[in-house]
Amino acid sequence: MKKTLLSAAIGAAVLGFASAASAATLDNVKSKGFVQCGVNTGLAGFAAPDSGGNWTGFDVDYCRAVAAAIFGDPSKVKYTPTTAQVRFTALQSGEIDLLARNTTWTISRDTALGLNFRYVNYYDGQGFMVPKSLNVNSALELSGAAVCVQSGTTTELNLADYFKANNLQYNPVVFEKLEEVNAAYQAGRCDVYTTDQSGLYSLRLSLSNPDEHIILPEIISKEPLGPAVRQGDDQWFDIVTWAGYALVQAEEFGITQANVDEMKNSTNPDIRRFLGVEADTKIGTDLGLTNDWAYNIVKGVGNYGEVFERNIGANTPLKIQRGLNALWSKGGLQYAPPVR
Ligand SMILES: N[C@@H](CCC(=O)N[C@@H](CS)C(=O)NCC(=O)O)C(=O)O
Repeated sequence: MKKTLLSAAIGAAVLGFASAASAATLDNVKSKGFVQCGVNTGLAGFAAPDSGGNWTGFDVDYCRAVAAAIFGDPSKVKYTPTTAQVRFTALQSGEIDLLARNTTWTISRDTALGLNFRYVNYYDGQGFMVPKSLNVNSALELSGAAVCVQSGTTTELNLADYFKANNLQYNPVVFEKLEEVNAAYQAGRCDVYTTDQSGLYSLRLSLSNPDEHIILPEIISKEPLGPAVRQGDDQWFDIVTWAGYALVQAEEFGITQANVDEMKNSTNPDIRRFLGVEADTKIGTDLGLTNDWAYNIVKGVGNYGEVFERNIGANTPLKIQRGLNALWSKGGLQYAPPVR
């Protein structure tokens, strides 16, 4: 009996501490009325401002999904453009509430940098782009090449490892800013441009002559890209994570932006629970949100497949196939744990 009381007291103290610490970001976001989202400085299809200063893209839609979950309004976001180099400081210092930007989940970022990752919104890998005029068909033919690469990325180390492992020589041409890498490649200061394949698809379109460049077949690394938050705020981490899973689960259920209202009348208890209409559900309140948080995401932003197709899919200039980012039930890796 004594033991039970003692452990209950310890449990309550731990819980009290956890909830005090974890309430910070959500409370702060609610009181300021928007999510401050760190995005790319400009990667068409992923995050880029249009001529009117409105941000759009696959990563931007992630910020919008988090805002929809909290406020029922996807427009309650302010965007902070972050370079590869400054993105982690922006998050650590509290300048941004979350980082939604082609960022690879690695052990050092997850530990030494004090960040938390869980959901992967884009399974990617590093590739190479070369001018067709170079007449190269494989990365293994690149010995002696000058390779353009951006600092502060996983790209630099992968590049070094790949060339070392294959006993190839290369000259790294390293820049901090994306515009500098792009300009150097466009001007022919390097033979090769290396970064995540998704980035290459986007960057190729920004060249003056995209058709004159090819992306080589080799993928030399695993780049699981996903949103990151600071360590120490579990509730916020859960909200940011589950916003991504809600997008995926909605696609699996066949719930779209267009049919989400109709789906509220579904007789499937799983769907009803997901949309917050099943009696006694606590799927939102347990997160610190309302029970219609997932409904609000789909209503405001769509499901994962819709977000993908709208921004980067086969009918967009980027023409990216779902590949590894198809649902698990369709041969891909996108899999949401049960929303129940
Ligand atoms: N996924 C890699 C690379 C991400 C990355 O930052 N890529 C560059 C090249 S596509 C980029 O987005 N730069 C934009 C910028 O710094 O503004 C990482 O997390 O380090």
